[in-house]
Amino acid sequence: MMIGIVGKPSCGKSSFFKALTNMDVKIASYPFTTLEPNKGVAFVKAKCPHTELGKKCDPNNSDCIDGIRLIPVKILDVAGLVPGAHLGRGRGNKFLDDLRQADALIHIVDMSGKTDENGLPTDNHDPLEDIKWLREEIELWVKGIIEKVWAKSDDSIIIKQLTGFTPKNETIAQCIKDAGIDLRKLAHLVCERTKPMLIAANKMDLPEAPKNFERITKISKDKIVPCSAELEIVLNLASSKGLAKYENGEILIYDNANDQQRNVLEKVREFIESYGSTGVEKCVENVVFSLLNFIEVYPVENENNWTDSKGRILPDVYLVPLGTTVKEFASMVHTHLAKNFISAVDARRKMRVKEDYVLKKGDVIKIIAGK
Ligand SMILES: Nc1nc2c(ncn2[C@@H]2O[C@H](COP(=O)(O)OP(=O)(O)OP(=O)(O)O)[C@@H](O)[C@H]2O)c(=O)[nH]1
Ligand SMILES: [Mg+2]
Repeated sequence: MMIGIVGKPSCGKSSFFKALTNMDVKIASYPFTTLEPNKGVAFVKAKCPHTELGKKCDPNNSDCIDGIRLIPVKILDVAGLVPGAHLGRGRGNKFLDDLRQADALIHIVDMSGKTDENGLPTDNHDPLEDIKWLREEIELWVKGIIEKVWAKSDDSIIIKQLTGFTPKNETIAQCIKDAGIDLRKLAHLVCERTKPMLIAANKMDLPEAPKNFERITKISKDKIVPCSAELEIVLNLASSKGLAKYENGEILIYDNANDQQRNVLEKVREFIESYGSTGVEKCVENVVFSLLNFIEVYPVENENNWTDSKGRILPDVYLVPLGTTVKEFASMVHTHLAKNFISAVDARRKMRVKEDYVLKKGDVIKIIAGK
């Protein structure tokens, strides 16, 4: 699973990336601070089934803290996009190619209106404009990719041209069918179906932002999550320095914080009281579990102990699209399992299931395959 972070220069992409991944990347108020993409890992949370088993798990591809499984999601932070990027404006469209593999995009929008479409300081810029042109820019990039082979008018060539956009060729085939001879519409459908986008209304800590947010959420049909990457960074830093603790939606400020630190942390507290959180993690949770509708599933080899061949309890967790069958899941775990698939066992109910069994959130599954 990979999520791409997009947006105009200086909207806060790298700040958002740093807040999520705790990686120390370059952040500055001038445009095109980021040139080479930053790659990192964030985590989405789910209740770990080991709590039902009464035995501690041995995570391999993830982590588990206090009964909560932390499931890794790759995050990609790229250079800022400007209007005309698909024609090579700004830093060109070379980095757009890095977004090919993304399962979804988070569009970071500077909700304060204090930067223009090129990321330069201004007043009263309308963030709604950014939401519109950025989507268009991404679609025109995809249109440019298809255009190179469009004259050949062969579906299989177009599908090949869009390799990496989605693991499912059928998705592209359906887009081609639905778009007919309309190339622009095809680009739109490919984006809509392979690059769903969540809007992160960033810089909500600035006084100008809430008014824009209220206006835009009323008229936009996008999923928009209010957030402040900056305050999330402050909170992470304060936690790592032992100045504060964030737990169950509450901030506990310790006595060793000085007055200045206390003031900033009070600002974070106020923000969290208004919006429920800093919104950064919520964006990723929303993408994975709502926008993409993925569920987490645990493959095991022993249906009684929920262990793998090495005796590790619930070692791995996979994020799969809702609607995935157990046979499809087998192919995600190992091609051998899919090729020699016999049946599977729902390890929670200790019941055999057939290949067309549709997986549920939190399923623990043993796949039975021939040699
Ligand atoms: N007040 C406030 N400022 C923010 C927030 N997020 C980012 N900023 C500031 O916005 C400026 C740009 O932040 P970056 O994270 O470098 O933005 P970017 O989108 O990665 O920019 P480029 O790499 O140049 O495209 C910096 O001065 C940040 O401190 C936020 O949530 N609130
Ligand atoms: Mg950046």
